[in-house]
Amino acid sequence: MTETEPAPDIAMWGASGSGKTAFLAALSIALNKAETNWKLVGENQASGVELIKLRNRLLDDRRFPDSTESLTYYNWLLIGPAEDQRQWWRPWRTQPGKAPRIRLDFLDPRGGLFAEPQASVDKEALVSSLVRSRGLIYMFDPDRESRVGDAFKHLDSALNEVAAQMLAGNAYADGKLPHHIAVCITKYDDPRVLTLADRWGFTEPDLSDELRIPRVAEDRAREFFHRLCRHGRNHNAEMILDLIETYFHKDRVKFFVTSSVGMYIDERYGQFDPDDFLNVIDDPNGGLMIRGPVRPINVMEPVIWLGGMLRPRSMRSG
Ligand SMILES: Nc1nc2c(ncn2[C@@H]2O[C@H](COP(=O)(O)OP(=O)(O)O)[C@@H](O)[C@H]2O)c(=O)[nH]1
Ligand SMILES: [Mg+2]
Repeated sequence: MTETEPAPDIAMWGASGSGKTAFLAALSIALNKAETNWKLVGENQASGVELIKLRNRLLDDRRFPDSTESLTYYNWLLIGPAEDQRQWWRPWRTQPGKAPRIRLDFLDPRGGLFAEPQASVDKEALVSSLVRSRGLIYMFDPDRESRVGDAFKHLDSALNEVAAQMLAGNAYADGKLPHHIAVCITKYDDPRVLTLADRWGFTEPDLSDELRIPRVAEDRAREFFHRLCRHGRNHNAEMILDLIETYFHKDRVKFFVTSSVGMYIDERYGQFDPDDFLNVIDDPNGGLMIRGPVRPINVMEPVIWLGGMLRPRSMRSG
């Protein structure tokens, strides 16, 4: 990435193994399924090819993308439906407006990048992408947090570097970073996550969903996130929410409970079965495989939310 390239609108980060690549693979599947008229395309040929590869991996091979060995860049464009525009001097006539375009700059860093104390080219590229964007997707993997417990360290060092670059001058007099941030709890389909949501009373049946997949209400996602952090292995994790709300404007933070692959539904039964919902199972040939159709949960929602928040800027630059 060079300084002459246009600034991204949205950048993504999270610890290694938190589900970033799988989320990206699921994004275009989710957009297709929802018939939202939003589409995702590669901004250059390599990114376009990669997009199709990632999607086919989930859909056809029924496997997760390989873990990222080196820093991978994806430059994608999310193109929305054009809204008709009226002219004030001829309000009875509409003409097609410009379609919103949101630049997604996804840097998928190799594992443990931020845990490394020394500066590196990769770290610099990631920080630069965070600094130059105005929307962030932050991936938090509750399962990893309960085992490894490094989310705080990861987030703290990334935010410190971003803040050092952005807040040192006078551009942001209120002392907060200007971004909107979608905090995504990943792997909701994983029984270790779903069971906690259930046990703590966060799930409720979604009557508008014919599959009756239990969901966490939007306005309770923040509280669920907080509980998960407190449940983590590392006591510092308790401070993650404080850290986020110290660095960002509280009204620019939104929490999402997400799953890239969703729950398994037995077609004969036709509804969520609490005794049989695992969509990720052991592959007899080794590794993991995806058992049934991919049904992303809250994968496009954070991206479209961010897109809506950033829209005036995207329209200007697009
Ligand atoms: N159950 C479940 N597992 C997931 C999901 N997304 C990712 N995983 C698991 O987490 C692993 C790491 O995901 P990946 O997307 O490569 O993480 P990244 O390092 O952040 O890019 C995958 O290989 C899967 O085993 C999900 O939505 N549900
Ligand atoms: Mg990855």
